[in-house]
Amino acid sequence: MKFFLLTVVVFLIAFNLKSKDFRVTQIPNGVKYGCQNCHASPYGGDMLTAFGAQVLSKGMSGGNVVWANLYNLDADEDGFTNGEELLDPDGMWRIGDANPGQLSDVTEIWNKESFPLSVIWSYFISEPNVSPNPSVSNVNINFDIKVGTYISTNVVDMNGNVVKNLDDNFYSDGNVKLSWNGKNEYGMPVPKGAYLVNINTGGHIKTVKVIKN
Ligand SMILES: [Ca+2]
Repeated sequence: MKFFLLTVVVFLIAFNLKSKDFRVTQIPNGVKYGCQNCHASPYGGDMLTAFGAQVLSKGMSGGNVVWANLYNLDADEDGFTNGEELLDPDGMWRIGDANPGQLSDVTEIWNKESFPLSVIWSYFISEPNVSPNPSVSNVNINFDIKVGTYISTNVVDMNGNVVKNLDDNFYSDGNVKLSWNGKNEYGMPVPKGAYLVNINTGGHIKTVKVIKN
């Protein structure tokens, strides 16, 4: 009898978990953290995270998650909306769509100490200006930063190989001006074609394509 009851309990738990798994696919990039988005335990259960509580109070209809009601809210109150954290800031994603952005950029929507670097990055470093582009000689690379930070800038070819390290330095706030003379690490002119300028700040890389003619 005990064995039978145990079997029933295990079956009920398993069924309960399985029945909610589909909700992970009802938010963009839900697959990264799975049940943890909403449940304090990775195995599901009644203890809800801040996002889970918000889904329950404002984002459920007929047992399904309604992302349209949630993307513009900020469950963990870290200053970034649920949509910004799950890489769908404008609430454009629909169930069945491909997940937006890169999974590595998705942050913990229930944790106010986890927020999107891409949004912070766009705040404290401007879009790089690269000119002239295309270029036959020197390419000038300018951008503004608002906080002191360590920046490493490389030119890479389209296979991802570093052609030339332009700069490794700590910068205070202000304007950063770099230039590339179209030569590699050995001082040899590179072949004509497309290259990428990678500006790396704390592991977040901003990429600008340049054409060498
Ligand atoms: Ca948030």
